[in-house]
Amino acid sequence: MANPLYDRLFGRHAGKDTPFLHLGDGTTVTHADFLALAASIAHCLSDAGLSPGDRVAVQVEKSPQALALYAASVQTGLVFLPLNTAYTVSELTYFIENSGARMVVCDGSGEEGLRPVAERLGAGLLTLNADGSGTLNERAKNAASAFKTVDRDASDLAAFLYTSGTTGRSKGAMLTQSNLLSNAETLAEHWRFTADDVLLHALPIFHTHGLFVASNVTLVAGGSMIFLPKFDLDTMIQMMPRATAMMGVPTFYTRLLDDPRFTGTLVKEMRLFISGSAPLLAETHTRFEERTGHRILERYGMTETNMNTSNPYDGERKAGTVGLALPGVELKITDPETGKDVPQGDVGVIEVRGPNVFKGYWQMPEKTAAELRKNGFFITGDLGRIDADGYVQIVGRDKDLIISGGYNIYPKEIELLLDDQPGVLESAVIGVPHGDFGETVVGVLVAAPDETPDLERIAEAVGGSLARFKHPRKLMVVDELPRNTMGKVQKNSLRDRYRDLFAPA
Ligand code: MCA
Ligand code: AMP
Repeated sequence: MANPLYDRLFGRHAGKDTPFLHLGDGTTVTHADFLALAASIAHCLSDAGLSPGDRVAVQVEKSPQALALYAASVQTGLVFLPLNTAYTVSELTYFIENSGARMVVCDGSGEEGLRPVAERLGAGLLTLNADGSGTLNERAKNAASAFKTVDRDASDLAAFLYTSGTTGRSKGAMLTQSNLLSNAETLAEHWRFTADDVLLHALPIFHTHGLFVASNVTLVAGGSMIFLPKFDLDTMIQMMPRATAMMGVPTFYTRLLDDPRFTGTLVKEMRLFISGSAPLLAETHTRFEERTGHRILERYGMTETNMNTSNPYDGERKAGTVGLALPGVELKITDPETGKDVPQGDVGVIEVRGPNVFKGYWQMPEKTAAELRKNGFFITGDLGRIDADGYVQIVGRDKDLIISGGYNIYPKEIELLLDDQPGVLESAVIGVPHGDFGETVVGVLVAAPDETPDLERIAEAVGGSLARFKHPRKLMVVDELPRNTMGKVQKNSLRDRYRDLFAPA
């Protein structure tokens, strides 16, 4: 037996004193250092009584220790459940309870809020601060720097990633070792990653993009990463000449282009810029090429599927498209009503099948059955068409979703909260164009009869419950919501009405 994901991503670097993480303070963590750190954390997890298949819920700042915690979870056979650092205690409570986590690892600042949640569940709790300190470190520093890797099968679960839904209830997407590994290997080859690559990594590591795409691809190739805690424009400009590749959401690219220091000379060592998680405007693609001579390579994926399509490395990178289906991934366009294939070139829902497609939603068989067909095709909810050359163009969404700076926001979750506020009869939450984040959230309220909603109090209530990035940037009060003859709220009409609220000048 073996542990395919651990062996291919981590174990193969045993004993290598080659650099793996270049940190902002000028220090470097070698592959061997990193594996030793991961092994000592694996001892802590195992000594805490965790068994293979147990979930470990993690809400911590990005750091080498945080990434090592991921490696340690894989080495111990646990299911890694990373959580956005912006989530509030009420959001976290749901994820921790729903997943039945046996261990919670959080920043020291979150301990007070999460301890009662962990105790109620009988789960352990350890802290890990941004500088690596905390109770996890206290235990790990006394632990051995080698750990006997726990045997796992490629079909065993490796991670849960929660994704919201149109009902407002988040679903735990169950990802197997082979989901993650097959995709990382495909991408590393497709994008020509090698041990010589230095990836500029400023994405968070609690989502697919920063963890399973950026980090796993680098690990598979044996390269290194300039591992930054977050996107900071000055640091990005400073580090750019040392990197060979960058992965980012479109906001990274628009912010870089808005800075005159970002020039072709600055990026002359770069071989590849990749964008995803949200639509990259064709205009950004063109401006980027004019400024740097590089054509951004856009790809498309989802939490449930990892990456599905990519523009080619060598062939034409078509602006406004997400490229071709990746090797091993089947993609088709179907009619949202009938589920039947649409004629070539027509718009429909994108469906995908392949080794990348997840196992289903944790303890939600109906939701799994509604989105994952028996024949293995996953219904993405994205609307697209395939052109005559096989390039996929995403033209919209069949799901009510807002993507702000690469973060997904499901309006239903916010509407349920707004509807509960005093003085509110009903609400509709929409995404409107935003110069920096691509889209941003606007809440449209209808007042209850003879009442005037207190917008400040409502904003405070939202602030206490939901992560900052989900907060409506503006609340509007209207007499009534536009509805069609079936009584369905016409969000398109609201989006048109408010489209200039945050649009770039
Ligand atoms: C921060 N804020 C945001 C966002 N990020 N608000 C809306 N949307 C956001 N994305 C809040 C902050 O809390 C702050 O609030 C205010 O907005 C301004 O923050 P700012 O300093 O400008 O933001 P930042 O810290 O620089 O972050 C912006 C960012 C970041 C760099 C774009 O959001 C980011 O790294 N996004 C990447 C997300 C990602 O990795 N997505 C991949 C998901 P205040 O000032 O009021 O306190 S995986 C995925 O989608 C699939 C699988 C795929 O295909 O990859
Ligand atoms: P998530 O649920 O965070 O995994 O986000 C997945 C969604 O992000 C997809 O269903 C798409 O709607 C969107 N997405 C990801 N990459 C792209 C892209 N390159 N262009 C447009 N939308 C994208």
